[in-house]
Amino acid sequence: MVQPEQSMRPTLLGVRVPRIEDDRLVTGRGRYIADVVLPGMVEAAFVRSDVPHAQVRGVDTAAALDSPGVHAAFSGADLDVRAVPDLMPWVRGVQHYPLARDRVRFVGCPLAVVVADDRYLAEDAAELVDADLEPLPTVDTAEDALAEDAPLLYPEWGDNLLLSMPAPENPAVDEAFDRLRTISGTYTTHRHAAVPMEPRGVVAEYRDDRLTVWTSTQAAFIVRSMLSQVLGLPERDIRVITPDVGGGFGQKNEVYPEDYVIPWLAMRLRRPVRWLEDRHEHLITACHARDMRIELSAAVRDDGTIAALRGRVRTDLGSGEVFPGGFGPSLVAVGSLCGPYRIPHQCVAVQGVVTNKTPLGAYRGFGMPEGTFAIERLVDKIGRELGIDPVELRRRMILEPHELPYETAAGARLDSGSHRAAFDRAVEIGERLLAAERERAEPGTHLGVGYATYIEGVAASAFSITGTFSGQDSADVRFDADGGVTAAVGISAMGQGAHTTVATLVAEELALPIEQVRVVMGDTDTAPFGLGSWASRGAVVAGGAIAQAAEVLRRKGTEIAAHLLEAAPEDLELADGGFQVRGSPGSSVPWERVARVALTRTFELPPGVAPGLDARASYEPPGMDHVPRPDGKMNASTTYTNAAHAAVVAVDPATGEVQVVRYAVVHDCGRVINPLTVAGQIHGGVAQGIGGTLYEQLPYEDGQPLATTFMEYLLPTACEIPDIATEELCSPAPETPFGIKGVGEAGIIGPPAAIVRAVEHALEPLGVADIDTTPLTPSVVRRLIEEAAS
Ligand code: MCN
Repeated sequence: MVQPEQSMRPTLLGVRVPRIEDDRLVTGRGRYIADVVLPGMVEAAFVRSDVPHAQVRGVDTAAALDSPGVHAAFSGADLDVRAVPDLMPWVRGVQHYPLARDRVRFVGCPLAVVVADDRYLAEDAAELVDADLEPLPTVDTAEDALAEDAPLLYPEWGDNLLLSMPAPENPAVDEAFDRLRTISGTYTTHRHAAVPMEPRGVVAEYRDDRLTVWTSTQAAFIVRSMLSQVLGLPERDIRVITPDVGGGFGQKNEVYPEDYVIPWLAMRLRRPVRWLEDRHEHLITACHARDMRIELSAAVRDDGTIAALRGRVRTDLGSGEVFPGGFGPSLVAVGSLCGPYRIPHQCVAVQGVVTNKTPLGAYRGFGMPEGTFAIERLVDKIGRELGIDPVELRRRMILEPHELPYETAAGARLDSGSHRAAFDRAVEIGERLLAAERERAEPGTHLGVGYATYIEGVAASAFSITGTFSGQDSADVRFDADGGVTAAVGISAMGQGAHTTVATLVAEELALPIEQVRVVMGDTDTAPFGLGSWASRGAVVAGGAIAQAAEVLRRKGTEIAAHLLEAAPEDLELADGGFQVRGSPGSSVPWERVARVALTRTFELPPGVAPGLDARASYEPPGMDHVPRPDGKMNASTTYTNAAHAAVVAVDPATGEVQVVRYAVVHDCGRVINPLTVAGQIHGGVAQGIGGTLYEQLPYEDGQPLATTFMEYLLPTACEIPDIATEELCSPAPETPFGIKGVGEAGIIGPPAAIVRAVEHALEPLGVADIDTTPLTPSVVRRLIEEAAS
């Protein structure tokens, strides 16, 4: 087969194309779960445990059933569905009882569900459900959970360890620690969560022996697989539709109890059922994140560089009742610990511990902010202890271009990147921003600058983490007879601009205007199989599948066009909107004509060419290991993005208030598809990172969540987010289509490390050093100042 040459037409990649979805979304024409209204639909409200740990003696729904407008009320005794996912050997599977049957393990755990004419009636009736719970002792922290006499959440396990991976044996690490000075720290990233604008929600309908589920998810096909396993229906009889999703941020990549209960109700009641999560429910039941404590020691040479790392990642997983992501961040954090540094060896153990809190799960960054916080804080500490400027110390360790490809001590294969250049540029910008702030600051303001640099594994395989889903995705590209194209893909949209991405890539590959491409995604009946959007995989995997499908279409289009032009296929090139004889724009044929011949005027086809002009391709990114190697190393990602952040803060020592006054990110996501989207992704990630470092927290006392509304859970507003400067460097990934690396999580990884260092820098004159925990709320900052003074 002959491939048409690409003419020198201008590329769409790298062009600041306004996002095609935005007009609809910002003018109120989006369709979210709350907009899904079906004839005869009833609404559900959940009865949730207000006790953190208890034996369920019984749940009486009789009074609720007698309430006005109530159609049904069920408890765990009625809903004996379960599925234990297949997991890797070092992880214990937790059974899915969507409504608690024997035990509750966190406040918010669903105990019963009431279905009524509307949400108000359902909630009134839910209050009448009488749950007989025998309280059990509460396990508050990971450390308490590991105590010898700790109460057990899952008595059959014999301990509270859902995940336990010992550190791999590594004589080189032992040798380095025997020989060199050891510098250690323990770094804690506190519990907070994604908190998207739109909480979760599910609508389900069972009709004509088929289940249709509308749910606010990032991964429709994963939901379908899990529903099939839990409800016992074949996947072909389940349709999962993702309407517009008002933010997912990883949290909506998990499959939750409500995702099973609402479809089960629709099947049982034979009428459509809807549940919409309210903000209070969201804060106590949608998965929480971070809550990780990393003990890290470095074997340090005289020049401050690190010869080996030893450590233990310990995560408070809450009750563990979430799938698929709960324990994943603990493993990903291990891969982040050596950063973009020349650290030859590392040896890290991992523990995921269950406690009586909301299950921990995915949140943008997925372990990378936590790992980056630990290594960056430790590097700062080494610098301080050895009297080496932390910027200079980083320069001594950061990978230089000639060292690539490089395999990190954790097993990441870095085949491209601009680690040194990104860091140098971030420092240049950071120093300039600090100097400018100093000039205009009121006397007495404490200003500081902090830097963080990291690598980010993108387009990862979940298989290596959960043992269930690998990393492939598909695209189905179909011409209509008028030359328009419909591209259906397995990735999902939740605000990151996926429609624009797909349209741009298809238009680029077929030399069509973007407007001629319609994009379909988020519906298991109309999109080809794919795993959705997470791990900053969308651009890479959709790009790979689209590139392959487009190649098939170009080949067939070339044959048809050559026949119509009475030219040799090898003399054709792809030109704007169609094909032309190389160098002769006058001898051309548009896709419109090619498509019409392929679909309706088939008598014009060249001999032997079949009708039709569509192609489906599936793409599995190369390069990732699906299981750890014998040495414990693991490369779960296709490619690695890198970035460096600079934060400038102003601290008021009297109140402890920290303000991030300037922020800059120099990042490298390979070839950029759309600079506008990339900047938006970074801005959003940095904003979330600022929130997670300074404001947002989910504290508990005796198993009771203390932040259950936005009165206690402080999200940053536009007033707290400074001007964020972004600069792009470009090291195309050799192994991905178009040289793309992902960017969706880049903004959120750097802020904890950069901001905490900046605060430390600002408060150095007051003797504050070695800040090892987040969040830096005013009271924490005041305490640090007082401790330094005493
Ligand atoms: N992009 C680009 N050039 C590149 C790489 C990406 O222009 N070289 C663009 C893409 O075209 C896409 C966006 O950047 O529009 C993000 O692409 P990618 O990094 O592939 O990430 P995904 O599409 O897989 O999105 C998931 C990622 C993750 S893991 C989370 S969490 C996240 C995120 O993106 N959640 C988001 N960004 C989000 N943005 C919004 N608004 N809402 C969320 O819930």
